[in-house]
Amino acid sequence: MMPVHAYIALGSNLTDPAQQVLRAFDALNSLPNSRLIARSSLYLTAPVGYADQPDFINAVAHISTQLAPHALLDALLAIEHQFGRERTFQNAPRILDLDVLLYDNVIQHEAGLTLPHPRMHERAFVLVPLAEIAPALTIPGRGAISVDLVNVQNQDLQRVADNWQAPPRKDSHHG
Ligand code: PH2
Ligand code: MG
Ligand code: MG
Repeated sequence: MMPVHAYIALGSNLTDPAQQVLRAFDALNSLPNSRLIARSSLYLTAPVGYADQPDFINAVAHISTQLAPHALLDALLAIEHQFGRERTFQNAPRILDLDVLLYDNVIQHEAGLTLPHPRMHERAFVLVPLAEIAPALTIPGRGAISVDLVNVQNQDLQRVADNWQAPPRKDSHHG
């Protein structure tokens, strides 16, 4: 098949999150019949959903790929596993999360893979890095990313350098 463009969300909040995300960009570039076209900056973001966990490092990657949507998803889950991800409960802290945001202009509702990602438009930790590398993007079935972006301005997020490190924990048990 011809290569198609896809956007992948990356997130980590365990075990040196910035390093996990940077290594994950390399892993994406090494996917079969795929290459990394662009990557966003790293962003330090407050947890959305389940709040009692460390802040996240989030980013977005633009790839071209000849993998079909479900093959791409399976390859991303394999990378998460290779990075040591353990699945406990929904929205739990994780070493690496890789989500397909957009696959070409595909709109589909399938078990395990809804496209575009069903919650991407309400999450600053996705939209801000995505808009950094694709400011004129149209989200299939929704419209201009700039419109969704203004509705998430209240969410807590900041751009950080690639060498960002988590501050030392201050609680008494971990000194
Ligand atoms: N991922 C979630 C739920 N909440 N919050 C932030 N800040 N970053 C994430 O990547 C994230 C989240 C589900 O995958
Ligand atoms: Mg996710
Ligand atoms: Mg996921």
